[in-house]
Amino acid sequence: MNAIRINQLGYRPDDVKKATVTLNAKTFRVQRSSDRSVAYEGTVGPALHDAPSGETVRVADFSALTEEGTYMLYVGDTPSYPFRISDNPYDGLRAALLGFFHYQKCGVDLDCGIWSHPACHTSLATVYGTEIKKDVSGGWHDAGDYGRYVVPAAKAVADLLLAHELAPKPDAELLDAVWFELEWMLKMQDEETGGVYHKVSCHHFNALDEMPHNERAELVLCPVTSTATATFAAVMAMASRFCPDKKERLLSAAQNAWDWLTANPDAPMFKNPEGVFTGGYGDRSDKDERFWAACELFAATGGEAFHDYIKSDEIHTGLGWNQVGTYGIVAYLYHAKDRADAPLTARMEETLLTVCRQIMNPYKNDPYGVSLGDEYRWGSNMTVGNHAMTLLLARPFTKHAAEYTQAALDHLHYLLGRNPVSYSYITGFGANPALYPHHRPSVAMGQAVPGMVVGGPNKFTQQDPALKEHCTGFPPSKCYVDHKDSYSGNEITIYWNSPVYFMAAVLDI
Ligand code: G3I
Ligand code: 9MR
Ligand code: ZN
Repeated sequence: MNAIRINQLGYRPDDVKKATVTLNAKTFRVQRSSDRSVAYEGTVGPALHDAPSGETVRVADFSALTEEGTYMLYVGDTPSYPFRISDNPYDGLRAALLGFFHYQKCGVDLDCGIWSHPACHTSLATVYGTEIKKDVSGGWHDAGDYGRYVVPAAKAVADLLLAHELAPKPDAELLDAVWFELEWMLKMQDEETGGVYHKVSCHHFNALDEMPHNERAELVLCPVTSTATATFAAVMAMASRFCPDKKERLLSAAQNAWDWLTANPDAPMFKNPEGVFTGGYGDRSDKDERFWAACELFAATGGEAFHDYIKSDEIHTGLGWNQVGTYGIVAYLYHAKDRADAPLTARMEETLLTVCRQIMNPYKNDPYGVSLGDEYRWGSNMTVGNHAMTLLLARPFTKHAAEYTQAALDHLHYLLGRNPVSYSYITGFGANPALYPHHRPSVAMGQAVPGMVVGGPNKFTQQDPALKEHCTGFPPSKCYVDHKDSYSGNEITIYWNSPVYFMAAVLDI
């Protein structure tokens, strides 16, 4: 089954439908699962060398098959995983991608099936290097671990809010879900200075099979950083558009954070202080984070000081947790409106479309319909989601909008099984989904929480023990093992789910 790579959920009747196969054959058949009758026969495309997987592959296009049903694609005697052609083959996916954020809740009694647990991490946190205690309860656990880190939280929040804004049919529960995180982020701000603490966690990661409420070690609040403060300012300003009743509070939090940034132009980048060993989320530069904050604050307030800052800066790009410039571009292009500077607007559009071309070029030549080239590293599935998101965000500014939509959909097909390892990278969805994510509640209960996007292939196989053991020497896009110990390939995070939720919501599936 691994030889035929296909979206394991399936395709809508009018969508382009393509599988990628490693078998050497001229023809393929699509057979109905019910009686094995042949619904479609076609010719396999030419042999292509796929550098990231090191394999020779061929594409089987069965877009012409529009009849609803459950099928398997055959090349000779080899079948694919079953899939559907239906108006809604992705039923439940979008809800699960969003529902996942509920499972990640910290500090409250959680009622969620076998993963239910009493409130966790409710003790006061100690400000690092002091005796000072602070209440920073709430928010989402970042990932497979129970740390809560401001910088990646900001990315997750931004993706969800943008999804809400741009989805043809937004999800009613989204704003409440996001508010849970924003409330926690507000607690992470130091009232006196406006600076934002980088993260709260225990000193060490706990055991992989420990449920949240059983992690009782001391909570440490790590020092204020400019990256946390800037991304905080950005999302608070952004959120003020969505929460009219909380607008003043959110904008004043954002302004105080900005004041801290202005007073600390050369703040050092974060490194774990002595004795703390949890996620770092350090950075090489905070310029893109400051740029994003200025763009959001300008969009929200029209304040000229923010505009001056943006005009004097270069234009930054990125939708990752450490490169966030594209969020700033989007804020400016979508929301600065009549206050925007025309030449700067033109340069921002051009920058955004340049990024899109850099995504579309590898995509067009890729037999799996993804755009990673050979950039398969820790969290590669986030990059897949971010690329799709970038294209979807750029649609109002290009004549290639339809191609961008198709490319985004192809990125979803990749995540759901049309990839070199034939896994669905979303737990609980597809015939061959990841079953053993590096996620403590899933390990503790012996069953994966559904709707989680795993990290994906990572060519730097020495970065975790399971990948090192199982994939050393593999080509980049095949460096994936569905093993609980593979944290660099099989962990899950709030900011890997969020761009994929964005894709689902904006593609309206
Ligand atoms: O950006 C550089 C690039 O310039 C360089 O050439 C390349 C060579 O390795 O590395 C790139 O840096 C990568 C970095 O992420 C930025 O993308 C590193 O390789 C890669 O190891 C690093 O991975 C991060 C990982 O933490 C280790 O720091 C992941 O992005 C990040 O998602 C992950 O986050 C962890 C948290 O610390 C703890 N909680 C779970 C979470 C997910 O695993
Ligand atoms: O579980 C941790 C995961 O969330 C992190 O992404 C990863 C890398 O920082 O570290 C994991 O924790 C492991 C630790 O680094 C080394 N000892 C084993 C831990 C997993 O049980
Ligand atoms: Zn918790």
